[in-house]
Amino acid sequence: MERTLSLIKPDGVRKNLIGEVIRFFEQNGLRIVSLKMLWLSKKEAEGFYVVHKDRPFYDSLTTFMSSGSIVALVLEGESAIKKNRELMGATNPAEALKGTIRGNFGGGIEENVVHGSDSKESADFEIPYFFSKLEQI
Ligand code: 3AN
Repeated sequence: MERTLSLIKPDGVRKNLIGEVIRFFEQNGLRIVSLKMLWLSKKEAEGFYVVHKDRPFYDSLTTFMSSGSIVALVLEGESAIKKNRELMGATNPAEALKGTIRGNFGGGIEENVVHGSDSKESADFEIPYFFSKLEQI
């Protein structure tokens, strides 16, 4: 069993997709072990995306990620990291397969509804960024 961090981004929350996204995870064999809704400050969004700090889109991405409420989840399942990435679809919704979250609902490369850890190392940084030990049931 493996765990991964998922975020429903501000665009996903604004589009009323919380239930849809959670149902999709559950229907595809990922179990929700932790869940919370929160609104990141710009500084907190910058800390979360620190691996992208030298990318040209860093400022815009962190402004967007602090523009509204998000939902943070820890998902568990067999190969949960890879499985979640498959369910999300490609980063750019224009390239994401239909039937994936981004393929169905993504508005653009930045407003792409969900985030998911891309490796075990990322998950090990990202899960405790949002959830204390006590909250990781
Ligand atoms: P993913 O979210 O698929 O792991 P990353 O880690 O390459 O993609 O990028 C993190 C986030 O940065 C993406 N979810 C997206 O919102 C944003 N992003 C990535 N590439 C671009 C880009 N070229 N222009 C604007 N935003 C981008």
